[in-house]
Amino acid sequence: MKSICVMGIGYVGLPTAAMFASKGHRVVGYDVNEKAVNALNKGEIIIEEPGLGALVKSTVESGHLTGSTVCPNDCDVYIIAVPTPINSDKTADMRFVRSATETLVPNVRKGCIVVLESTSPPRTVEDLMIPILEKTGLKIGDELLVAHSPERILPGKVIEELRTNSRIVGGINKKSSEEVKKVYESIVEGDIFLTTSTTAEMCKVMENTFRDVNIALANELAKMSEELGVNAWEVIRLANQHPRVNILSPGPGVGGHCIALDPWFLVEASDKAKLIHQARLNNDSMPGFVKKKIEKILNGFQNKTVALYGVTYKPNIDDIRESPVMNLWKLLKECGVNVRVCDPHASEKLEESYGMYDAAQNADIVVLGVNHKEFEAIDFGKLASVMRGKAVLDTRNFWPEKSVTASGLEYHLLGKSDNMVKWEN
Ligand code: SAJ
Repeated sequence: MKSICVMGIGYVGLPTAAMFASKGHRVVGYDVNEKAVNALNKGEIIIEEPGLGALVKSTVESGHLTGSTVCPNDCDVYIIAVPTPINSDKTADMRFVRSATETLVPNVRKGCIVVLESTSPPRTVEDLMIPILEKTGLKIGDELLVAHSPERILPGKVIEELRTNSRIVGGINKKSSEEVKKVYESIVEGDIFLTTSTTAEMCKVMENTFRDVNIALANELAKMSEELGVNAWEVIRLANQHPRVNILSPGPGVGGHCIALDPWFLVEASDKAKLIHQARLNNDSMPGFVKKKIEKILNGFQNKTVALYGVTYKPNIDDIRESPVMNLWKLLKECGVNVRVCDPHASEKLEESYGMYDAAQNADIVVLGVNHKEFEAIDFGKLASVMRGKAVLDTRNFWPEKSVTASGLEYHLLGKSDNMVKWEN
């Protein structure tokens, strides 16, 4: 069993720490955020993630997992899982990786392993971390082993994916890759593939970029469909019958701390990333597109009230980071619209929110921003009875048209033209 320090106990670091601890390793979750460390030491979590609470509680109670605001100097393995945000000019903000690496210098010794898990621009290990780690005086790749092993867990399914996903380990040399593989073998049931650190960095960023570009294509289809008199969702359903086609789903934009940010690392790194850049812009344009659609449905925004259902970046989680629906909310407010938000998952993180039917009180339109499971059972008759207007806009193709219209409400769908030719029954 090893002693492991996980640096950064957020969305990635905490589940990783708890998973290692559950396998009998001694794990310290190190973070500068006192609130997160105090919660950890009480066996509590401050984020919503299925199964995480129970895992943290049991590993803290068993004494395998502790939190600390001081970096320990007696661990065998140091895993960096700090945020890698982007600056307002869309360049990578590597402050946290840099400071975590600097923190390591006085704390590592001969035989230690350092793993970067944070998604980072290609060449981060080689160009940013190694020059700092050289200050230890240790022989890098021999006395101090270094690798990038990107996390690939899907928020909402973190515990399951940590265990079952395959993993890439990109070492700065063969020895680093092989030793880091041994560390992850204790928690990963999937295959572990070895490569170089820069290839591993590129793989991770390209995985999220692949998804971003494909969602951008779906969003472009939605925009075109509204112009050309078709329903994008029907096009997707039919086109996806082709054995080699898999168009993703349009929506109000791409959010979260990964897919909406990582492609910018490539835009910054290379002027060849033209398609990637355009895809980012397409996805970022979606809140504005939805805003215009609402304005058109309402015939202008004057004295209007919009009830917005779901503002997190995706369903059934409480994460509002980079959420496109939060941007939509802001855009509507800037137009003087009165916005009443309902989000059963994020309510504690919002400045103002309402209950399921209270949000629709006197609303001119109900907009579904995120398809949380709670909204599936919504009673449209009850909604209609408290609304002032009649319009419903679904941006996720979640609410059945028939249930909406049966309550006397008007149904609108993102990506579906309001002037479609209707077949006679
Ligand atoms: N979205 C769409 N249409 C779709 C699919 C998603 O608009 O068809 C939107 C969602 O609404 C959401 C955003 O994209 O706003 C991203 O959601 P997601 O569920 O696709 O992905 P994330 O950001 O939660 O997690 C991703 C995952 N990467 C890939 O699937 C390639 C995960 O495996 C990574 O570990 C994670 O990023 C990360 O940490 O990098």
